[in-house]
Amino acid sequence: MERYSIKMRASSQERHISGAEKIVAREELESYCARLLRRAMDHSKGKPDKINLKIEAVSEDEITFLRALPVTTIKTADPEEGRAAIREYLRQMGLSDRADDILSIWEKSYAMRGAMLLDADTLQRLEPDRERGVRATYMDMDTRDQQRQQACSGKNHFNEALVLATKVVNHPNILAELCVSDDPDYVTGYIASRKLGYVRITTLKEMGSPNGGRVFLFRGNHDEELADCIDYLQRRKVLVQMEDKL
Ligand code: PML
Ligand code: MG
Repeated sequence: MERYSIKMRASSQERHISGAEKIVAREELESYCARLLRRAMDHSKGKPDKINLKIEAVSEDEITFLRALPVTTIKTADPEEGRAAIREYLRQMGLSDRADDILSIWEKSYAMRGAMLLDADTLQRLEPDRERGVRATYMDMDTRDQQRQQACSGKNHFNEALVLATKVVNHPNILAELCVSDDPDYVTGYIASRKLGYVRITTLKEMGSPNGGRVFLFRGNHDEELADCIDYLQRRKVLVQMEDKL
């Protein structure tokens, strides 16, 4: 199948407003470009003065197909309860003595465009560019799932995050991902790992807060394994089979 990657990025006076990406079949290319454009123009963070659409051909043999992580939901009443749930999962992963530090370092990711890559054992930051962070890109749900999904012009936080988390935690050196949205009107976040699956935490911040960001917890050597991990996150193409998740 002939496929293309589309990346959209919108900003106003250099301030990030919205970003999204797709990997779509040739026949869908124009219609997805229009949808992403509409999405850029219609965002709660404001009107963009610059929109970038980048389109690249993707060949079939570059694509890795993955199954979406299993999903569970933990209902929490407020951000404090949400953070306590995250702490408990970090404890289960053997990281209890570092859980508080991980939670406070996570806050530093709020100002970054990409994610923070953190050594899970030493808490050393591993992003080559700390301002930008590491961006997980070149992933989407599988084409048949895209056809099943409706109303793609708006953002579906859950679907997009499940696709991203599935890609991220499938690298053998990623222990887990933590995420809370930077969208002011979206307070659900998650912790994901190969072992836990994708655990949604319904309240991780106060409504109205623009603070959000991602941390990828890494375990491995800082030479080949780190280089391979960053290459995987930023360049390798992944399509995720959503099965019953939509
Ligand atoms: C984002 O806005 O990019 C992150 C969305 C997190 C979605 C959490 C969920 O609903 O499962
Ligand atoms: Mg956002």
